[in-house]
Amino acid sequence: MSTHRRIDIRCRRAHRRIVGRKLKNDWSGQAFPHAGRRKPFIGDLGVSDPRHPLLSLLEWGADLGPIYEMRIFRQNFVFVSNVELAAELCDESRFCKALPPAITALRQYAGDGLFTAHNDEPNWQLAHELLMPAFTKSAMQSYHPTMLETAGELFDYWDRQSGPVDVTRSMTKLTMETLSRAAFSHDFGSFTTSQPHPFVGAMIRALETGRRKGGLLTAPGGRLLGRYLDHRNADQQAYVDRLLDDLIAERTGSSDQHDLLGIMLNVSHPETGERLSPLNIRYQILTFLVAGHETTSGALSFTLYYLSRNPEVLAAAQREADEILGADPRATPTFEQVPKFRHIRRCLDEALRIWPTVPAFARSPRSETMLADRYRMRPEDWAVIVLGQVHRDPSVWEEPDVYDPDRFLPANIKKRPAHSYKPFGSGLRACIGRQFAIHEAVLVLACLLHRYDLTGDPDYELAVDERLTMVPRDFELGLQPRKQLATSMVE
Ligand code: MNH
Repeated sequence: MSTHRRIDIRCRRAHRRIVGRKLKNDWSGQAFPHAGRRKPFIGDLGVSDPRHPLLSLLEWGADLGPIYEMRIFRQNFVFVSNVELAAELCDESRFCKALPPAITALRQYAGDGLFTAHNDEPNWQLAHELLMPAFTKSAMQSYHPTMLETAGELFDYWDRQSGPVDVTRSMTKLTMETLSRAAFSHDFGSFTTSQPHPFVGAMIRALETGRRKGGLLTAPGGRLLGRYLDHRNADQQAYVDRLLDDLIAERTGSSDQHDLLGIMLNVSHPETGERLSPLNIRYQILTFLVAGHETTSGALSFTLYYLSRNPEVLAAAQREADEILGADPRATPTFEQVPKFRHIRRCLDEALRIWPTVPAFARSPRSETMLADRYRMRPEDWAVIVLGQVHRDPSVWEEPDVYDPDRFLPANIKKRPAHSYKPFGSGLRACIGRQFAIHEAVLVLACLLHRYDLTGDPDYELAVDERLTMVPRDFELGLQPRKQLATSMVE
């Protein structure tokens, strides 16, 4: 080998070493406040609890100001915690969705499905245009009967049990069942067994693996460990993929369009005639299941927690349910009645303010720009909007830790700056399932409050579990069939 060539190889190796060591998401070398215990090499690894990264962030990030950072090995994370900076990042003309490592890691399961697609991937545009009509407010009309029926099954299931119910677990069964019925007409039998369907466990474990891998990639040996985790998880993932692929294959060739799967199999783009591929359809179904069930379940559970702690708010919610639904505790709302539960809707909004179940999302500039006129940001940089902090920014939210649904009275919403409340994300890549979640949650709350009185355990202290989303842990409620409805007193 010639000397020249040897030097060339050495240069390339050195170059790779240097480039490989570059800090990822380096913000042109700008530094931000950090937790103060940074160690060489591992960086801020010790400040974040790996099992509760976002919850622990609410603690260690509390006093660091509106923008701060965390460094783990070669990966830098920049966090934004006030309304002013979050609002700037939500300016869709200058910024767009970014995919931080934890979301990129999910691409292994959800590929270029809606949630994990890059902004410029053709399948995002295609799926967005094909599926938007299935998620409008009026499209909820077709899911309304399924939502009512599934809620009814949950109530019957509760009525067969004695003693308090585990709220998060019940709500997770409910939302999983509603979504799988609405998305692909599949009944997981959640209310005929006490254990969750194995599919649900396998799916959650597969995704957990993805999330853990996402945090590892820049650690020494991280890729190797990632491959080990994948190997250990291969059976679970294969099971999930197979179940979904079988469901898709069963329906291929049928022109039935009564659920999301039917729409995905049969609708082609009005201009280009393009359709989603079977693989992409599997990605979308998995995405809907994952993005749609735990998020809504957490929202319902937190709302019930706060209702159980605020008797006046609860009484007003029950009064509203009774006024609209009348004297029969088992009455159910029509599609048109659901938006009339305005107070109940505000109870939900306020729970999602204090505990946004999707706790954060990330944004990048479309081209090089200055954030707050001070911080240079290039398209490869991204900032994480920490919703738990933005939603409690004291310059916008008075007494931010107090649960007060009246904050969402129209007159009060108008007083706040734009983008101060973002539980469903922002812009083009905001939540496609927002109407679905709100319709389902309001309907379930109204029926539940109309049918039962709630008693929480006064000694319960709110504990939050961090999975892919945030949910209350071990929160139980006693449910007693209503005896005296508010309307029967009025009439
Ligand atoms: Mn949902 C995106 C929150 C219910 C399907 N969802 C998002 C984002 C947030 C979010 C925040 C944006 C993330 C980002 O910018 O990276 N979603 C929620 C919350 C609830 C919820 C708080 C319930 C409460 N989501 C649902 C339901 C479905 C769903 C129900 C499906 C039926 N969400 C999605 C999909 C996306 C998304 C799909 C990705 C949309 C896109 O990027 O085009």
